[in-house]
Amino acid sequence: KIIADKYKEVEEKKSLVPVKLLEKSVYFPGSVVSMKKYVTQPDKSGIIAEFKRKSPSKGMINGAASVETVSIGYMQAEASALSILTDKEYFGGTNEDLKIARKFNFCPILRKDFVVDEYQIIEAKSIGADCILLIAAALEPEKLKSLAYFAKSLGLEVLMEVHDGEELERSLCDGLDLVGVNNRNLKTFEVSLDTSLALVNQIPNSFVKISESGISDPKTLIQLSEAGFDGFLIGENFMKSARPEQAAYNFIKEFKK
Ligand code: IGP
Repeated sequence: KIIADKYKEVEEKKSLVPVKLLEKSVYFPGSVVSMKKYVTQPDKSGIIAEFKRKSPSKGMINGAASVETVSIGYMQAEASALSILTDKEYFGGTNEDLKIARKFNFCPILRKDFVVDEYQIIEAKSIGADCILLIAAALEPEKLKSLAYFAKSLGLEVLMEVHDGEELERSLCDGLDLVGVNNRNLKTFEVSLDTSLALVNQIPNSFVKISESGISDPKTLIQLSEAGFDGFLIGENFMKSARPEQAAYNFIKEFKK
């Protein structure tokens, strides 16, 4: 349903945009900040801290948070990068949120959305993202690969999300920079860290490895990094706090102990 809605949304948007604007050469050549590099920097936490107001699994998480305050606070807490939801319908995000995060931070920013079309990749670049997400479960392998190479051609990095070995095998390609294992089953919403632990060794070492979702205990990061993960995507555990940036600070401090 989310993916079908996304196709509709993109078609509507594209119909409003002059064809010329869809030619990538028109878009700004601004340099991107490498997520791959930041996440693996040893003096940082490896945490990609997410700004997410609501979600299909949890409903409203935090309707009051300011993306400016939270994104700056996440970076002060020593997160390695930011993830900003831009899907409005299901996650309560906007492109404006990402632009604001970009304005106030130098770190890499992941545009968290459901990419099904090149148009969204051009859009990601134009609002200041450094990295996009491609979800293996939502895309035919050939399409995923061509979107990945398109993103590369704009200088963006690509995080591919999988939750089983079959998805991983069929869509791996050298257009990807990071591979994320989603601990949340998108059909049942059930979360299990075992998903990450079971898949980590199947991911070739040329990719930066991220464990995504359901992380709420700093001790878990030790287990995940010992298993071979470089980075950790954390959203709800921070966002459910009235002060997400403070929650991130406490979490990261505890992790570094
Ligand atoms: C963050 P959590 O459980 O810490 O809030 O999870 C992130 O992994 C999750 O928001 C996510 C997501 C996605 C959101 C993972 N894959 C795809 C939207 C689309």
